[in-house]
Amino acid sequence: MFPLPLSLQYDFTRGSFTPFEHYSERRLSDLAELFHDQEAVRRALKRDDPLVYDWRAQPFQTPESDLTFGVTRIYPGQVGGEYFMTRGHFHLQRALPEIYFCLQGTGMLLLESEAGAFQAVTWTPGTVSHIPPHTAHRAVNTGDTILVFAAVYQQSAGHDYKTVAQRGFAQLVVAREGKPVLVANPRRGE
Ligand code: M6P
Ligand code: ZN
Repeated sequence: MFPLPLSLQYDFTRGSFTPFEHYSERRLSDLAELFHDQEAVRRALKRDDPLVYDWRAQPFQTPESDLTFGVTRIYPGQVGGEYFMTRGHFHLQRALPEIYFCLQGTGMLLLESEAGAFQAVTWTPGTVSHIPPHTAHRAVNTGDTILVFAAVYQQSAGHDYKTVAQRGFAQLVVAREGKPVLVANPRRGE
């Protein structure tokens, strides 16, 4: 009668769930061009190619809808003082929003409209953030433990990675004396 599965089971200890249809990993080499300090990226990649984040997703597909539940785990780490983060994206269908829910760890959500209105939201476990339509979004792990967050979105929203790859976000999240601070993205001034 109903398409399956109707429910899935989240594991609070592992930060994962079953069943899931999609699983992907992003290593430093996949994300190299996103970090500001390219020399630091090259030095880090000579040593190894750490896992920066992974995510699972389960679309709840029906003939009329495709609401999707995902969980992303960002590992603790920095390159050139910049914290590990997701690639970040706009939705191809710009009008479709998303919900992010911080489950574990500490971090920041970066939001930026197409017109360049920028906002950073501090995350602790329990923070729920709405990503409005027409807004690029990136999560950053500013802690020294894993950052886990859930996402709810329509699969048909799609991912536009190109815009973020070209211009980045208005501000970078960097470590200063062990604490996260926001600094203007020098690439924007070029
Ligand atoms: C969340 C959702 C996914 C996204 C994933 C990783 O789970 O927003 O749609 O793919 O995070 O983020 P990104 O695609 O920006 O690398
Ligand atoms: Zn999204």
